[in-house]
Amino acid sequence: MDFLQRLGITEKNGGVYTDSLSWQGNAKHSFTVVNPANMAPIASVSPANESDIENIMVQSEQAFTAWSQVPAPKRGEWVRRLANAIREHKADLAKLIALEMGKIEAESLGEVQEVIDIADFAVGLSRQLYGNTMGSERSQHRLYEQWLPLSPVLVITAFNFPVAVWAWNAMIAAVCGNTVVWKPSSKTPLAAIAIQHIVNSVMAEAPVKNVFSLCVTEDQPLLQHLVNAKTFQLVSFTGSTAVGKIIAEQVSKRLGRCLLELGGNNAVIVTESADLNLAVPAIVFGAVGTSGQRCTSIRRLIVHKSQVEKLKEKLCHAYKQVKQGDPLSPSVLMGPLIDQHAVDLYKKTLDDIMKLGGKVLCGGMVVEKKGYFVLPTLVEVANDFPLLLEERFVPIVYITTYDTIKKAIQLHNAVYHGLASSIFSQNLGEVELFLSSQGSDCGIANVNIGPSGAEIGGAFGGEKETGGGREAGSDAWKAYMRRQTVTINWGDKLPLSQGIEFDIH
Ligand code: UN1
Repeated sequence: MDFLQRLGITEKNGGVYTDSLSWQGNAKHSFTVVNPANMAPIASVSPANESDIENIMVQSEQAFTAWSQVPAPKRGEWVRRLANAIREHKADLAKLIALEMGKIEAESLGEVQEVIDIADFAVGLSRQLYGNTMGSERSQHRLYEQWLPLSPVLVITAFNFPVAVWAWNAMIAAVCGNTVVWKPSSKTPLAAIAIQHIVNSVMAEAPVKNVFSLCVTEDQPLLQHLVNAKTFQLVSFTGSTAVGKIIAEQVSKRLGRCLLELGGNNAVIVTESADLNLAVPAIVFGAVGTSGQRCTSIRRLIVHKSQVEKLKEKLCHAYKQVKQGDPLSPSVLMGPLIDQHAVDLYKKTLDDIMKLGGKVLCGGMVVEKKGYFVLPTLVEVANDFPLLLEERFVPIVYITTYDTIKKAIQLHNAVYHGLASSIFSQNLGEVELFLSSQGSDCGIANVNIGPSGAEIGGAFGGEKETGGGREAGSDAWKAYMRRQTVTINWGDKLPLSQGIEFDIH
């Protein structure tokens, strides 16, 4: 395939890339990446070994010393060049993401667009890393704060967004003066390798080498070594809550910082006054998009009793029109799941639904063809259905009903996660209640749009078991810098703060 060649993906690829090292890796343990839509092999990857990882950490640390001294707007200039190079490769990268991960090409293009957008955002930010100035309580004193580069940053990303989540972290971290070591999911290493090739071609001319590096490994001791390394004052992790808890514990033990972007159990409240012409397409996109494998995917629909029959009918009708198949085919709206584990989880969830008395309204079947295809599924359940509390990364959505808005919000918030939420309503009081302190407890709250598909300009992340981190826009950059409070005495007296007199002559 031509686009693979243009992206530098060959039959055999290394698991380690820095801009001064083409590739290395442990060929003995190489693994094959397959296309989830037809199980055909795409390429093999040799994962990083111990010495690769040591080298990467040393190089990243050395690069930090130099990169952190490059003026921030100049760092921004390199990020601008990266954005331009990624623009040139947008179509090819999207094809590779679709091939390797299985999301449809339109969504893959959207993902690469997120990379470009966050890079553009970071370029502007490179001139806006503002600190505050405060009035000092002492005369002839100046009090202000400044933001300084932090350290090399370890960025661990998940398979569902093979490149965008790296970019949210890496583009911002880089303008903040940090270097970045990327550990992508080994389910989607090829997109990461393709990005690293582009990065390397741009950064070959940069004044500092090894600002961005990549290591692919799933070796547990090696991963632990990375996570425990004091080199990384910040570890950014996107993935499951279970793994996030382990990483948080390890990083906290050494008093490092974590930026966690874990799961979601996202719900949509469809009220009595909801406009179903808005709600139905939004729900279908949020539930079926990326085959239900976004952390922002819809898991639950909390529907006013007066709307439920109409909504069920419209959704089942819409679900039947969702064409499944090759993610690279333009008419397809839903690709496969990522792998057999995901299909097994889907099957297990259907079994659990049967046992627990849920009513499957549509879907509910593995598709009998080569590739990890399953039907998107809607299930009607009672308010106390146990699976409402669980995030499972498969395209199964539960519908449950309510009769008062207070009850809807109580059901909405009664889960462990707190990532994305949405309400469909034309009633101002209901909308404002949903957005008040008594409303949605999530990091993202949307009105008359679905919970997934957040723009990069806002801070992205959530509360409770979603981990509390914020990435991408707004002031999320502050997580990647160290704050220093500065007091300067420019007078010839030494007044102490709080008016303390401490007389020595
Ligand atoms: C994720 O699934 O980890 O809001 C990120 C969205 C995307 C990002 C999802 N912009 O759905």
